[in-house]
Amino acid sequence: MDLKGFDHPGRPGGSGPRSVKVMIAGGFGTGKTTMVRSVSDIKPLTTEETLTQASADVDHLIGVADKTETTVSLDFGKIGLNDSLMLYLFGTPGQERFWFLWNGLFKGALGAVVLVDTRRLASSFRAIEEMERLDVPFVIALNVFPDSREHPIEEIRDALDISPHTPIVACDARDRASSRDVLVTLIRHLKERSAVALESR
Ligand SMILES: Nc1nc2c(ncn2[C@@H]2O[C@H](COP(=O)(O)OP(=O)(O)O)[C@@H](O)[C@H]2O)c(=O)[nH]1
Ligand SMILES: [Mg+2]
Repeated sequence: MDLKGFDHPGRPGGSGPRSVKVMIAGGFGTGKTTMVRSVSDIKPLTTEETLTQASADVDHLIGVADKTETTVSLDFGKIGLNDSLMLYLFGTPGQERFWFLWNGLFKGALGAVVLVDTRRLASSFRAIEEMERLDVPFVIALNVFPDSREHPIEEIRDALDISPHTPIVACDARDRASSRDVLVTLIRHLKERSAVALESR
């Protein structure tokens, strides 16, 4: 697929790959850490301490004002989708109700993956609500576990009360190709949204 025309300021001057910040959200145990780990091109960072050391060039993407003291770990990874598009992945910390404490965590995020475990749909309700409140476009990734039952997508859309425009895809968060497909779906969704927004101007 052609992602080259993706309209994001990225790096000033337009040289090098565009950097896109993507949140990986979802309820506890839905596979956020697993997805960041499986898909990342770099050895993913899971603690704030290592994050501070290794992310000098992406500090502006993180947007967290004071990262020196924290007791919450954050998953961070990075994947080049093609020569011109680099995604920086930020797993959201647990306990969505405390996200407001992470001022700036979502700053500059162009989109999000909300992971859902269909055996426990409700665990991701809060994450979906927060994305809607923060106005971050998202796709739903159904992380399939061995004993997950197969549900028609539209049934899940109803149960989660998700707009018909929001993509819902199944994935295996442990699998790199599958997780990458979810990210490609998200980028496509963002492109479609920006195309629609441009048309309606
Ligand atoms: N079978 C299966 N297990 C998974 C999958 N994704 C995550 N897990 C397991 O589910 C547990 C919770 O995953 P984790 O990534 O820590 O969830 P998080 O709380 O959202 O970060 C871990 O023990 C994972 O190994 C999956 O796609 N299939
Ligand atoms: Mg985790």
